[in-house]
Amino acid sequence: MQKKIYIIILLCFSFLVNAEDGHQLWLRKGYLNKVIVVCSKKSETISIAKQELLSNWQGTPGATINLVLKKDKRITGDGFILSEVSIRANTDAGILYGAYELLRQQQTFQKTEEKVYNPSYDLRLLNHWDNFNGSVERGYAGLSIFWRDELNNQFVTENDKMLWKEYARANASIGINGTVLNNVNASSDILKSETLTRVKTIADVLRFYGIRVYLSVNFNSPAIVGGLKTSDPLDKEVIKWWKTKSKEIYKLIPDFGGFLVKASSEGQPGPHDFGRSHVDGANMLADAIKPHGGIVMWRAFVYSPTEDDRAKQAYAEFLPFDGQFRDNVIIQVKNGSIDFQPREPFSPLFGAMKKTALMPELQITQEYLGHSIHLVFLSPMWEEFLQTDTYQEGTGSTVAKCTDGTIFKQRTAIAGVANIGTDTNWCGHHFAQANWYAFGRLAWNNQLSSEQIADEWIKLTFRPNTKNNEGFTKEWFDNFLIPVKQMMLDSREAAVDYMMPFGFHHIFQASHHYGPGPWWEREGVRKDWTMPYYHKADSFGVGFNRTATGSNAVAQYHEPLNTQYGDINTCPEKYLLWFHHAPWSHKMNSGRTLWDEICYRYDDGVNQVRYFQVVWDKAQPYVDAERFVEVQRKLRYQAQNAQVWKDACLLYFQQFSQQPIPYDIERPIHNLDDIKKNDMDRP
Ligand code: BDP
Repeated sequence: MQKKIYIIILLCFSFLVNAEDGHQLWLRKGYLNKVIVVCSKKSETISIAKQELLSNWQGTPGATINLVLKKDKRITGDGFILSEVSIRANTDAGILYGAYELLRQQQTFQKTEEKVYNPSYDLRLLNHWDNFNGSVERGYAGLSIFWRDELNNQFVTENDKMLWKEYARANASIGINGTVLNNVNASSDILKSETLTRVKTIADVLRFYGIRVYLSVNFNSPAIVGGLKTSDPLDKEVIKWWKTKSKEIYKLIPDFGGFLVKASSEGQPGPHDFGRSHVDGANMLADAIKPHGGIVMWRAFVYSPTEDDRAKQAYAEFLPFDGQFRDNVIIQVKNGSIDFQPREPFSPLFGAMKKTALMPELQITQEYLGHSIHLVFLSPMWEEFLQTDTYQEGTGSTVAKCTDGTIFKQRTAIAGVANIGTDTNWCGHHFAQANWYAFGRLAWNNQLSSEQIADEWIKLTFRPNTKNNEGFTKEWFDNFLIPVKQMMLDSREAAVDYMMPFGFHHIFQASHHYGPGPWWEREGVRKDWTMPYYHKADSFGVGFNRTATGSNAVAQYHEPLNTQYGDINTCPEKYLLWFHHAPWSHKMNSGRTLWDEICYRYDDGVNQVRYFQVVWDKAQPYVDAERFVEVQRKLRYQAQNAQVWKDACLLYFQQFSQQPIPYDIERPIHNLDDIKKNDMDRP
């Protein structure tokens, strides 16, 4: 009997040691040393910082570390100064961020040198597209961590609180300081008093990790929730309603961050419904929330089913309002001018509005990048976007500098649409965690390279079990870190190659945006929701003419971009079909014709994923069994999917090009009509 119990205990123990379900993210316990932490100030946030240092210290055994809260002119916002013996900050959150940075340096075996760390953006926010029934729009990692169904939203369990705490800790460890708790397609229920009680409970958990909560609001709430006759932003009763509602919120949550609004967009109500403008709507809300210190993030994701090119519309609609918004309004602009495609040129609003604060909106959830099935590291895409020159104030006016206060002194913020859900590993795919991590790191420092971010993340997430604090071995570096990092860095370009190279965009199956659907159109559906609208293939060629002879979207960019993008011979090939309707015979840089090059590029994409499988299989000795197998299975699906993408796009566009697929490329293995019929199976 005793022996039996002993075996059970042993089994449980070995299960605990080996269990690698990914829930710990990049926050893993390693070899632990003793440390003395000294701080004269007390607060909940400081105690968290202290505790983190005490329970994760891998620096010099027995060292003393001072946490110093004292105004220092070198520090801005929640920044900090780090040295081997102290963390100095102006705010409690700064101390906490300093603690996480110090631990990160220890865990990745970097030497800590005295240095100032200031955040690039004041507000570093996640946007959850979570609905009240617990579902998550474009969520691929289970259900919402914040909401259940209507009945259960009234109850908060200890497990909920535990999960929110873990979530807060993960965010704080990468500098995220705000979260929008609900979908931009907002239910007006969010502003009901009973819902606000739950919001308060969430805020109470997140607060001590330096995280403020924000809510997406429905512009029609005064009518729907408040029972008013209208939601006209200039109506006195409506103005009063928003003021009273703001007061109610701040009474419950004194550090509430503010509102995010999707208005007059994709069927959501907005000021246009009442004959008013974006300025009228945003400023009214801004005035209501201003006395409490809140902000309004007003989205520029607007386009109507007009004859005008969708890519031009946000710019056309918002630019005339430059300088008219209140100082607590920030216009939230998606990185590209269409919609989070695998590759888009940056939205020309960056570099155009000079008197209005703009915040970039990135999408961490992989709506258009293979959901949580494909391994796609998004940091290179965001780095490309942030480092692109807008030429707003001459050379060097990168998107990063236009938005982080370098060029214009303004409120600064950045948002990422979260990829988080109730899945044990939070993000559905172990490597999708790297995208959450990368977003936080870039929001903190928009000059970091994807290489550095991937390097850190791998070291933290797949750290080998060392018995002492010796560091990583050369073998581990050569056989695991380097190839896996390269795979991550190549993965976004690979996805572009097998999905939509050379500026192709929005050729997905409608609605789920997972597999290919360049053929998709329906009678009665608005044209800009069908795929031929975006590729315009015909017997002459393919691509959307956005030059002066077409929609002239190029004119929204400053020179020299306008000329460069507008000329088929100087337009970067990665944007060719975004800006040009190019003939199939167009000579590409390689000397091949456009048609041939498209074929080779899709084929390259497939081959790259096949190669990722090899990289991962070779990594087996260095990864725990659970995570190894889960990633391996997903790479198999990804390879199958990449093949479907290639076959679908080549066979479909071949109907227009009327040319053979070069004979040294592997033949398609699917028939187009089968793909069309089956849609691409989602595992
Ligand atoms: C698109 C999504 C849609 C969102 C919309 C938005 O397909 O689900 O509601 O963007 O950002 O990417 O509002």
